[in-house]
Amino acid sequence: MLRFPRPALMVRRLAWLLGIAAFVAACGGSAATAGPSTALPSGAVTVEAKEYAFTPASITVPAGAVTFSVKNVGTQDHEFQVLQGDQVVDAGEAITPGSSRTTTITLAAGDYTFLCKLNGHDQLGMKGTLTVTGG
Ligand SMILES: [Cu+2]
Repeated sequence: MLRFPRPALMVRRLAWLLGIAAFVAACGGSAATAGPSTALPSGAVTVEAKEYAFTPASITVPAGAVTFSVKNVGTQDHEFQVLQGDQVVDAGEAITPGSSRTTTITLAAGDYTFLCKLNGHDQLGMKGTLTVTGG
């Protein structure tokens, strides 16, 4: 018989699981990238970068510290740069094919974009939207 942690913690975990489920459902079909990544704490997002798109291209997270783990699954260098309007929130850095970069950014509620500016990849579709909900 499992012993459950404090009820408040359970509620948070349940809310997180429901959030993941809704997120995966919203992605419709690209669930392969989500996989059995049970170790991810809340506030952690895994993103895949390749020519010329991010998966997922739309991310919603609660305000606070968010850890982005960006994996380059493509064949060219890519980066994960976060902007709010014209303001650079995280400049990112080149990620070589097959490697990952993890960065933690503290985000206030609002609308952000993320993109890869290397060789104008953003113009080819390497961009997405990041929505940070109030918290
Ligand atoms: Cu790129």
